Amino acid sequence: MSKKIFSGVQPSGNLHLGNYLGAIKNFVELQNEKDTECVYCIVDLHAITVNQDPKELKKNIRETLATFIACGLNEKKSIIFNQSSVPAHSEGAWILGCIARMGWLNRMTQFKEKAGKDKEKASVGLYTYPVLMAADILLYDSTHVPVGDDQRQHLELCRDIALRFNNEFQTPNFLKIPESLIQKNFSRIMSLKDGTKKMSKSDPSDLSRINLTDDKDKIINKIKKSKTDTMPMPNEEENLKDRPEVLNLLEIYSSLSNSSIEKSKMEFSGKNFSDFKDKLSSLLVEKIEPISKEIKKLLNEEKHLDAILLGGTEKANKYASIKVKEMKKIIGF
Ligand code: AQP
Repeated sequence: MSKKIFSGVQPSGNLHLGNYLGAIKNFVELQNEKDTECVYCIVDLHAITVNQDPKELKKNIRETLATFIACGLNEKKSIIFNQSSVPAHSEGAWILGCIARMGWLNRMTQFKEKAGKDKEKASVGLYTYPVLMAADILLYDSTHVPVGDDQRQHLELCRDIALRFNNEFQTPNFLKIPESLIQKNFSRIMSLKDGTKKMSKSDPSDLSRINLTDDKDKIINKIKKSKTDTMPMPNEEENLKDRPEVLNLLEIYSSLSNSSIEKSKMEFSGKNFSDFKDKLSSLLVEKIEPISKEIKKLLNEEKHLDAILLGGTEKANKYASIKVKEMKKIIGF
């Protein structure tokens, strides 16, 4: 059976190593699989659930696209577009918002985390974010959605919404029930300054992350300054539960070298941290510097980037507008 993939990245700036290893690298692998159709969306409607500076947002949409292309996504193989340019996403989200129940949304842990203590001040959009995500996925009859662990709950909600719609209107299989695609043996990439916090675009410290636009010197400097501890490099048997920063650096090394954490532990067992950090920096420079150079080159080609988005928008619109039209017919409009 052929697979239909949908996934999105928010254009909220500072795309980093976590976004690459946790999402974009996998997008490229899926794009190159046989019998697989991929739709990759720059989810700008999701980005405005928190405040955005309009000029920055525009710049970040282009930068996210440049990052996709620099990492190996190809507009001839995948549909690549930005969400706000396809009106069916907003229309679909409204309709599905009338299917989802308050009780379901009240259980979403990401809203609780992102809204923080003062929930009353969070935007309504932040609260209904998972409904928009459901529309994104369901409009393309997606069969598989590559998601990080943090999005698993939202995907469950998307499945519940689709089932309820199909039951309520007695249209079995109209909305396809998507499966999650979770990367095997992959842990989240954590902050270089605190191994208990995920590497994140919004961390105020630039030293906490490797940006995909960082040059060689920045990468080397960030790894040099990354937090470790005073103990030697661990051996194969050591459990790294209480050494989250060391575990994170080893995970990054393993993920970039397509190796297992056990093998990486074995490779550096008994060595100095400086030896390990040197090797890790070289590997990061080898993998990330070409991406960073390509992003910078592409950012000077605004017309080319805009043409890619326009082409992707046309293709996405074709799919999504038909699906939303059918949805409207089913509900009696
Ligand atoms: N640290 C991470 N490790 C692995 N995967 C990660 N992703 C994000 N951070 C890590 C994955 O990247 C994809 C795109 O994420 P997003 O931009 O839609 O939103 P996010 O998860 O909220 O990303 P950030 O960097 O943490 O942004 P802020 O700071 O704005 O909250 C997703 O597949 C995500 O799992």
